[in-house]
Order: sequence, then structure tokens, then C-alpha cells
Amino acid sequence: MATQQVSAEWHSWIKDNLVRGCDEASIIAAMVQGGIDPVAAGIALLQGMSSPAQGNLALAQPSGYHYTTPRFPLAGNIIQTHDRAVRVAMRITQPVVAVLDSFMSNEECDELVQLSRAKLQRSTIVDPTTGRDRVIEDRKSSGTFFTLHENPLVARLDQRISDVMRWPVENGEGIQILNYQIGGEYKNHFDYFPPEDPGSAVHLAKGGQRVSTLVMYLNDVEQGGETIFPSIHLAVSPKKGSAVYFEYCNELGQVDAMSLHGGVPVIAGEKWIATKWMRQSRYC
Ligand code: PD2
Ligand code: ZN
Repeated sequence: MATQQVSAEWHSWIKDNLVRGCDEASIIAAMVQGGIDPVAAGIALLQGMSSPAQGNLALAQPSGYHYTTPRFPLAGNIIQTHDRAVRVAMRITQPVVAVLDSFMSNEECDELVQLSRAKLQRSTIVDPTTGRDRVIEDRKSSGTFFTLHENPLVARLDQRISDVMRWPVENGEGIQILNYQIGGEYKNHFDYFPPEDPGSAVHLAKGGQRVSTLVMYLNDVEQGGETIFPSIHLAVSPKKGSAVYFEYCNELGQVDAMSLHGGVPVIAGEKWIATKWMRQSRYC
């Protein structure tokens, strides 16, 4: 069976062949012949073409993370959830990222925003040393949480989210709603709790590591506000009702530094999102 893991040797082989002027189709063909999955070969080629410096190449292979079988399905254009068909607009496998169309209706987006407006509070981050919540400039937004099944809409969405993320409802933290005004942003970060940070322990005790995220866009942003994945040069534009999924903790408990991501500043308009974080086990 073809492998999705492209070794450092393959990456350097791609570089050599690009420098020699080989055409892209023959590079991919040789990799597939060598047992690499065609999609993985294409992504590795794109990384080689967009990162001429050796340092960037190192970014693509940072930490020995093993891309074991993803939770998110590797194929299929539609994900049938308990109440809605969700369309896969694009997916990549290293890191695992997928953009989903029509995840929510306009009415559902509007209702979530209306239910949240009066409850918003300034967002915080986890202090890496103490584990306590802290307000910092890197995260300029306000937000609020719903508990699991807090109302019929949230219960329906929690189930839909679980169907798409292929992970139990009980493992999810409550849906978080975030609002960014002009200039609001969330600088590059990981959603997992860095195992080496002393402050992570208190959070890991509540259901283990975070394994995957779904960011759901609740409005169209006039300008800015993209969700970016700098390691893979990807920017996802907010579109009302769509969502971006990514996963970063495999069945071995390793975390994927390639999942680095951020929300870039809103330039015009405002941005509303809902976020779901899944844990390794039941969240408590
Ligand atoms: O606002 C976003 O697009 C965004 C991007 C990355 C939000 C988060 N992460 C998050 O809340 O973790
Ligand atoms: Zn995040």
C-alpha cells in the first residue's frame, strides 16, 4: 500500500531534481513508482517548489511526527452528518487540514451570534508556566462558551461537529464563540498544550491532549481575518457557513508542529467564528 510519509531523503531528492530542471509530472510519477501516495507526492513537490532555502525545507519536517491514519476521511466529497450533508472543498494530509462548505445554514450562524452577543468577554490564552488564563496582545478578540447541549441549536451542532470530526461529542470542549473587531487577531499558535510547558499539566488532566479543531465561520468578513497555516503557506478566507478542520495529535500522542496557525487581523468589517476543540478522551 502507498505511504503518505515522505522521508527527508525524498524531500532532498525532490530538491535535486527541481534544480536539475526535471518536470513536475515525472517527479511525481517517480515518487508514486517508489511507493508514495500521489497526493502526498504532490504536496511534497509543492513544498519543494515554494521553499528554495534549506531552512524552509526543515520547517516541513520538524519533529518526527508520524502521520498515522487521520480521523478525517481521506476521500469523499460529501460528509453525511446526522442532519446535513457537508461538502469537502479541499483537503491536505500533512498536516491534516480540510475546508468544508455549507457546514451551517445562514440562520444557524445568525442565531449563534445573537445568542452570544450579550455574553462576550475579552479572550485569554493559557499561561505556559502557570496554566492560568491570561489576557495578552497576541489574542485580540472577545468570546464566550456554550456548554455541551446547552440549547437545541447547540445540541444539534455538537452532534454535527462530532460527525464531521469523527470523534465523540463527549470528548469535545463546549463550542466557543469569538468576535474580532477591526485590528482583532490571534497570532500564530498551536491549539494543543505543549507537553514541555509546566502550565499544560492542569489542562491535560481534563480529558488529555487536544487532538483536532473545527473553526466555523459565522459571517462574511469584508477584508482580512483569514485563518493562516504558515508552515504550508495556506490562508483560508472566512465565508459564512463554511469551516476549516485540522488535526494535530495522532494515536501515539505525538503533536504536529506543522499545525501552527493564526487568525490574521480584520481590516474591514468584523469577524465571528465558532470553535470546537476535541480531546483525547472525555472532557471534564
Ligand atoms: O480566528 C481564527 O481564524 C482562529 C485561527 C486560529 C482561531 C483560532 N485559531 C482559535 O481560536 O484557536
Ligand atoms: Zn487556534
